[in-house]
Amino acid sequence: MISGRIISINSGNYVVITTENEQRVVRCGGRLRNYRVNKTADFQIKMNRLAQKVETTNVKLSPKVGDYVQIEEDMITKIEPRFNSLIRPDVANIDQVLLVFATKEPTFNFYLLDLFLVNILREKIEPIIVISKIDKLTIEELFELKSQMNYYEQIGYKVFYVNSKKDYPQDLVNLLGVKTTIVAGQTGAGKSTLINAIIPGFKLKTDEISQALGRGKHTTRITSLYHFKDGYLGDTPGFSKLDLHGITKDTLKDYFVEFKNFNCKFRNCLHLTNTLGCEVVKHVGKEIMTSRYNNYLRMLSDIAG
Ligand SMILES: Nc1nc2c(ncn2[C@@H]2O[C@H](COP(=O)(O)OP(=O)(O)OP(=O)(O)O)[C@@H](O)[C@H]2O)c(=O)[nH]1
Ligand SMILES: [Mg+2]
Ligand SMILES: [Zn+2]
Repeated sequence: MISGRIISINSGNYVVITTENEQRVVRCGGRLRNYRVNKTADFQIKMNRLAQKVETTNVKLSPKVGDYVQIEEDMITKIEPRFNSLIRPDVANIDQVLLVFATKEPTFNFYLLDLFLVNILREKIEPIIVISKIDKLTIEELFELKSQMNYYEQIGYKVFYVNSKKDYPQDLVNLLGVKTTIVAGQTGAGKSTLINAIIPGFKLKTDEISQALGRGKHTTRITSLYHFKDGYLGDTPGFSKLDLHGITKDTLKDYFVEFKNFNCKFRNCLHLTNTLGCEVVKHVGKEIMTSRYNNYLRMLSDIAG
């Protein structure tokens, strides 16, 4: 029996790096039975909070990129418990996500940024915000964007600014080390270009974003992990939309980390605009960025129930 990690999946072929550092292409005979998952696997994400309290359960799972697996006779026979698992991009066992947002092409979108942050935090993965294509803005425009992003730094996120076509992002590279880091974001944001900038000699396929539609072309089609330094760096397909899997109305506020700085005295308060005496509402437009609060309300109204 051999152990390894899935680094990419292509039409039913699983590329695995074994603990002996060999690359093997293996297959899987369907979903694996009687497998016990930990509480952050896909299955529970789709469930409500009560179900999440169940530590382990028997479900059938398909292996995904990032999974640690066991192989026998070129077949995957077991998936090790995942310590986290994202749905979009579809990848498991991740330490950090570089969340790439272009200054333009595609248009910078604060709602999508907040939505993505919620999704990553829910999986207890560290998000690192990377603003790409800074060369496409005037100095004044970049100054304006930075002053808005300054808020995100204040509430605890790391924010980096890159021109991946020109500069080597050394400060970002310093964060990679032994970790498994994936690069995620909208199609056309510059994810593959960033990886090409980071890993010497890399030439992942990149493409202009569509002039007519103003959006990317989904150039990267599959998720792949690449060995870099002592860890992995992963490229992922871009998305154009994202939703709120497994988040309930009363847990959403936990992912707007800055709300916790204000002691709302009401139990189970959703901090809605008309809640008299709510400390969170009181600070909107002051310490709390108005667009963040509005995005919170928008997400709340999108969650059913
Ligand atoms: N000027 C400039 N162009 C960039 C930068 N980063 C990426 N681009 C360009 O943006 C376009 C899209 O880049 P990609 O790296 O293919 O984008 P992606 O996020 O991988 O897109 P998908 O694979 O479709 O998800 C390409 O034409 C890149 O050359 C940047 O920092 N500055
Ligand atoms: Mg790409
Ligand atoms: Zn409140």
